[in-house]
Order: sequence, then structure tokens, then C-alpha cells
Amino acid sequence: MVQIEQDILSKNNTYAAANRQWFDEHGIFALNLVSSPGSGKTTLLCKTIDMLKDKVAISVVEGDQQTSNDAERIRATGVQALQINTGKGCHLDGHMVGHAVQRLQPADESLFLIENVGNLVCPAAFDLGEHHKVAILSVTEGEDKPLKYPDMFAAADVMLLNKVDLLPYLEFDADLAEANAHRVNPDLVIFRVSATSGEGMSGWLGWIAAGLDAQRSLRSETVDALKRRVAELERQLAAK
Ligand SMILES: Nc1nc2c(ncn2[C@@H]2O[C@H](COP(=O)(O)OP(=O)(O)OP(=O)(O)O)[C@@H](O)[C@H]2O)c(=O)[nH]1
Ligand SMILES: [Mg+2]
Repeated sequence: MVQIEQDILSKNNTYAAANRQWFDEHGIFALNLVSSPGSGKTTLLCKTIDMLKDKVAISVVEGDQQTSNDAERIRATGVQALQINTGKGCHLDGHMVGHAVQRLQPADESLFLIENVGNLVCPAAFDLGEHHKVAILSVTEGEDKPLKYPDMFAAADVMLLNKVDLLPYLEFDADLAEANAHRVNPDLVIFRVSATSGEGMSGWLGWIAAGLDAQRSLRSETVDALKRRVAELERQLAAK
């Protein structure tokens, strides 16, 4: 059993590394949104896309066990989206995302967003080649979820505390939820947002903009280094 799990994960990691290398070569910033069902991943993606689509090209991969509802919701915003149905599977994997990249052909220096299957456990173990996992926790789920499902919050670099527009009607303690998340992962960057009202979105969008900039700089450094290398080789050939 342990051997099978190791084999599956190591195969997945090979696909994921290839995806990440491809994203880096093309200056693309890739994010993997993970959460329990219904915490607001698709609503957040639609809001994020509406606020960013005039500034950057965006492609989306949607993972669900069944239906293409979420891809249709994304396409309604005007950006391209591909739905993957995992059937009995509880998460996307690196191989599936590699195929999606081939189908979508995302533009250079664009934003690539992956919505994983709604599940707070399985997607934590699978690298898809993203630059960051973004965990979404909504205020109707309870403050204790980071402690009960620590792997997901440990694997993520960012947490979006969503549906904060509902806080006045709930007994949810947002400070306690954040403290619990930081107990599991002290480096977790947290933004409080409402995907429906748009509250708090500017911090999240600023974080994405910084990630896009970093990917673009990395790409231009690589291209400059390659140009210098080609020029050097040409000089050496001319000297012979
Ligand atoms: N009040 C409020 N409702 C929200 C917010 N974000 C999402 N919702 C609602 O939460 C429900 C689920 O949202 P989805 O975006 O479909 O959630 P999801 O995480 O994509 O769900 P799955 O793909 O099924 O895992 C919908 O009824 C949304 O309208 C929010 O910020 N505030
Ligand atoms: Mg969804």
C-alpha cells in the first residue's frame, strides 16, 4: 500500500515539475485553489477574473467529479476554461493539468488558475505544477477547520477567508480562525474577502499582481541570459 502511494506520488511529481518548468519558461503565474465544497472557489474566481481580465490574459482549469457547471460559469466571464471531470477521483493530478495546458495553450506572461475538486484532504498531497496553493475557508465552516485538516493549510501559501459579508449574522470568530491557520502554518498569508460584495479583494489582487511581475522578471532574465549565450557562441564561431 505504502509502495503504491509512493509510486503514484512520484509519478505525479514528475508531471507537476514539467508543468512548472513550462509555466516558468513562458512567464505564466499558476495558482491551485483548494477548499471544501461550496466555500466559494468559483465565485471568487469569477470576481477575480472580472477585476483582472482587462489587465492580463487568464485561463482556468475546473476540476469536479461531475458536471461542467463551473467551467460554464467561468466562460460567462469571457475567459477560456476547461472542465475536467474526475469521476470517482477526489483531486486533480499533474498529468490532467499537463493535458489541460496543451488544450488551453495559455498566453505567455498570463495567469493560469486551477480550481481543484472540492475536498479539504486529497488535493493537499498532489502538486499540479502550480506556484502556490491557495486555500479558501469560508466563515460558515467553523474556526477549527485548519486544525482538523492541517495538511491542506500547511500545503497552502495563501488562505482566503471568504464570505466575510456574512460575519454579522454568525458566531464565527475570524481572529481565532486566522490564529488556528497560523498554528498549522505560521507563514500563511491571509486575506479576508467576500467574493460576492468584493470586500477585501484589493489585497488578494495585489498579491496576484506581485506574482505575475515576479514570473515576468524571471522569464526576461532567462531570455536575456539565453541571448547573451547565443551572442557569445556566435562570437566564438566567427573567431574560428
Ligand atoms: N454570502 C456569500 N456567499 C458566497 C460568497 N462566495 C460564494 N458564495 C456562495 O456560496 C455558494 C457556493 O459557491 P461556489 O463558488 O459555487 O463554491 P465552490 O467552492 O466553487 O463549490 P464547489 O466547486 O462545488 O466545491 C454559492 O451559493 C455562492 O453564491 C461570499 O463571499 N459571500
Ligand atoms: Mg466550484
